[in-house]
Amino acid sequence: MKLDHITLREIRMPLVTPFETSFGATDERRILLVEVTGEGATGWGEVTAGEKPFYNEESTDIAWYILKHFAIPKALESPLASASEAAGRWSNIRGHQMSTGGLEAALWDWEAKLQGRPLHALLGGVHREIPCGVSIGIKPSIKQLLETIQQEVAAGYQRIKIKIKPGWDIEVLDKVRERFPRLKLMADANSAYTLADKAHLKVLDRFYLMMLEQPLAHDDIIDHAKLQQYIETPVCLDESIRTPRHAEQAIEMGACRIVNIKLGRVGGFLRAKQIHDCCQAAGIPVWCGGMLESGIGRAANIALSTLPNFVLPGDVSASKRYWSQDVIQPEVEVSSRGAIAISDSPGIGYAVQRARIEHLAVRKETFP
Ligand code: OSB
Ligand code: MG
Repeated sequence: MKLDHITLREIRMPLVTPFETSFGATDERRILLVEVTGEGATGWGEVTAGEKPFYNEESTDIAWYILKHFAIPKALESPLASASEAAGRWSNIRGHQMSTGGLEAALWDWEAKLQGRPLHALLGGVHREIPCGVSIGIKPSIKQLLETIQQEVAAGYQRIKIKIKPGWDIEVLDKVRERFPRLKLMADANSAYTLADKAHLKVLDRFYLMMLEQPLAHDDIIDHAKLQQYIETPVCLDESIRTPRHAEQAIEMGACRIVNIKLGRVGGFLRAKQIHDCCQAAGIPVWCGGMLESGIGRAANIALSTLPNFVLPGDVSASKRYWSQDVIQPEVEVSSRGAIAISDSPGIGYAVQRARIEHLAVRKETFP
């Protein structure tokens, strides 16, 4: 597989509704898209880094730098036998998984398109539709949160995740449970607590959540293992799992009973599959997380979610929850039963709207 060019673009897209987590709020995304071309086909990938280095150390601007100076030159150095070889090419880059993962994902889309096959087939996917949940940010009031949950339940979503932080947790969950006693519900703290809060977090057991996502530090495994011993609610790790080794070690230590796999956070499809396989072997279910992606990243998440051990509803939801107009056609739609049907079109399975992307682009550079 010989590449001709790689093009980086930054697009700006305002969110339909601002999204707030324990580490801050976002109202406009600055998204890097990677386009790879060669042998008459084109592949697309999305860098899932945030605008600011608050979820992890990566950011839109840093990703551009890492791609331009380190990862793209490696990809262009010589032909690739397959996309599964790509991650090994830049294994000397420490961290920056979201940056390199956007390029890696574009190479998988390209390979699938060269073979005229859907990406989910190339990955070894089995599911024909994927169950969907939604992630609901911190709201200005409990009343607004309850209204949003009501809307998403009415739309058919199979589980609701709410963001929590100190001061927006027990009272909020109490009200949500009072109103929705049978809802499949979970909470995500994005590292807002420490082990000193363990008694406080144990109170959450009373809400019989499906799981508590990333309560403790973004780089911690050991304290999560101590917390999991102490609480009944299953702990799910997000931020802490950046490599297959982290997944192995977290499982060995009993730091979680569920893993959130994000394609970007772990550096692309090869690593995501390795983490998937390691969790499957250990009997740990996984689900696909989201990073407020455009349609390109969303389509990649859908393909990833077809792997067999993606058995819990993910944070992959309809385009219209995020964007007035997405960059793919058709847009991602969710059925009234809260599922996304898998497309069998080649590659990521959705047509990329190049004209719209050019319109949204604020910078662009083609290599070589
Ligand atoms: O922790 O899962 C997270 C969004 C931005 C940063 C981190 C997270 C999230 C989400 C939103 O929960 C998921 C989505 O709807 O894309
Ligand atoms: Mg999370």
